Amino acid sequence: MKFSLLLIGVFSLWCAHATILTEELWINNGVSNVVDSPEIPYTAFNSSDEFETLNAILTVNIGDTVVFTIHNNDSLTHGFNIKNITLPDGPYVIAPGGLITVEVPFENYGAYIYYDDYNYPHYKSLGAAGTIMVSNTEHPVFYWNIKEHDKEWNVSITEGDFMPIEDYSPLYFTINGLSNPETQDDPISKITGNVSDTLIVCIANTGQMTHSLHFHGYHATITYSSENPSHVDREKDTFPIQEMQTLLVYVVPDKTGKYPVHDHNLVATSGNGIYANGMFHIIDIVE
Ligand SMILES: [Cu+2]
Repeated sequence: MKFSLLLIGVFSLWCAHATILTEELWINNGVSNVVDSPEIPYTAFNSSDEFETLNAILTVNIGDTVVFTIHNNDSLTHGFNIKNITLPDGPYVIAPGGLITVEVPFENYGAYIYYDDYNYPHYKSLGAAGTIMVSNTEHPVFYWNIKEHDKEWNVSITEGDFMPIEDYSPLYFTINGLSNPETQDDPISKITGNVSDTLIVCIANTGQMTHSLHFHGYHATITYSSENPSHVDREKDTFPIQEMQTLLVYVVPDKTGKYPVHDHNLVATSGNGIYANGMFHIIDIVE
């Protein structure tokens, strides 16, 4: 008797917390002008029909269901998929000017990548890949959507010519579409807080290269790894992350200070060969 009451209690608690959310996204076309205005053809999932290089960041609680409406605001056909989640009735193809709706339950803690899977990986490499954080955390979360960009590769994609991966030679490296020093003004990715806070960093590698983020000054602890669940609870200062993988780490700063955090694949701390651009940030911890 007591057990069944407990079960009912747990079930109604669960029902009270599971929410159906709606999320409307537009696939927009534009250019990226990082570092030295290279005019790189770019596509992104944005939360309005206005183009920006930052793909929309979605946050949901564990157990929530999201009803997505995805508009294709581009002249190319695009797709929609979520890495490590099986979508009902997929694959989803969205004609130019068209839209789709898809309902997705998010049952497990973690970070997920939604992306354009049409002509994969070419259309995704135009930029169309963003992050979904599934968590009930109350702590501050900083988002790092890391990508590289090869202008020649992107231009040929928009012309319908798909170069082989051996010819992929990116010169620009971004966090949330930005390159250092612009990253310093991005409150979404700039890790700031107080000593003893718990600061969560949600990292998604939506590019096509392996990156490896090195934290100076502080160690971080893995709470989620899309590819290597056995890495959870590892505390360290360098975090390799392969293409289309996600990581959740937390930092509890033990001291005040400003310390760099950057890609240890040092080419990614440049932009068109110029140092220090690219995937470089400064953690800023105060008392
Ligand atoms: Cu370093």
